[in-house]
Amino acid sequence: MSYALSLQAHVPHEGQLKVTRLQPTFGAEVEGLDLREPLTPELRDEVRALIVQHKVIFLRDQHITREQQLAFATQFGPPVIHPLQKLKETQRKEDLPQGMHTIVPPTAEYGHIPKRRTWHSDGSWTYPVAFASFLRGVEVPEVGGDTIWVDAGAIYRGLPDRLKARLEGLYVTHEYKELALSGISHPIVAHPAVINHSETGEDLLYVDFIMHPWIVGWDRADSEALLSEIYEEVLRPEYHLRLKWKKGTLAIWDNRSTLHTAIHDYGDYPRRVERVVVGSNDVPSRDPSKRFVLPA
Ligand SMILES: O=C(O)CCC(=O)C(=O)O
Ligand SMILES: [Fe+2]
Repeated sequence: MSYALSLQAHVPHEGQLKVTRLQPTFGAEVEGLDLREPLTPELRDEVRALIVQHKVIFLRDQHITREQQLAFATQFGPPVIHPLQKLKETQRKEDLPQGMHTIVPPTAEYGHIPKRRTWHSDGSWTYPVAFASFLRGVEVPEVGGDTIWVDAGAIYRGLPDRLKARLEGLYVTHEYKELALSGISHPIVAHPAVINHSETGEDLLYVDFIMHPWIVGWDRADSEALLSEIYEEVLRPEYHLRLKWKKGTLAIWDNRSTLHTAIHDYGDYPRRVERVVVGSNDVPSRDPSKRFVLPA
């Protein structure tokens, strides 16, 4: 069976949008939108379908305010209010509209490579999980500070049968341990290690490597051994899509079908990107009888 693999950049698309594919299995640049204005319901649905189909889309030259970003994003779902944003001190310090997060890097030396695993899906620790993130380049260096996404469907399809069989039936924890440092008690959730996308049915690897994954019911060492093998697959460049940011670039991605990581290779440059994450009704589930529907 063939999957969504296309080596042609141009995606035939009716209407005002121009869609250009960026990688053979995922990622597209979408032109023809002006986010300063609300979308018509038809255009909103079209954009939503493009996010689900291409998993990650980039819109360039969207010089919008935080409020316009929030208004645009929340046409696709309710904003996920981060638990830390509910703390009064955070609100005073950041003065951001509810639902808007600033991503500022940890102080890093030039070339610093985090020693821990960084690939993740925003909002995998919520229940139901988040749908999409809308991240806008506000202050970005001319070179450096790229973001990389990985296609969770391509990873799964590329696994050897032996690993696919081992993952079947397993649940993995998504534990936001760091919240406890701020005195926030948050439940640990567990999702299947492989899920089917609720809209396309696609088989997807669903492990969030920053949320302290642990295979439910497994000995820690055994769990680590299997997750390390899986992590090796996540690192394969064949599955990656890399964005070079510009001021005004808006990246939008489906958190169910991708993982992502930021690259801290820009020293103390005051890079700033701002994000809205919107929710879904999705409780991820494994149902292999769901067929992957090929995009038109
Ligand atoms: O800083 C970035 O490029 C991405 C950070 C991130 O993980 C996010 O915005 O969800
Ligand atoms: Fe993220």
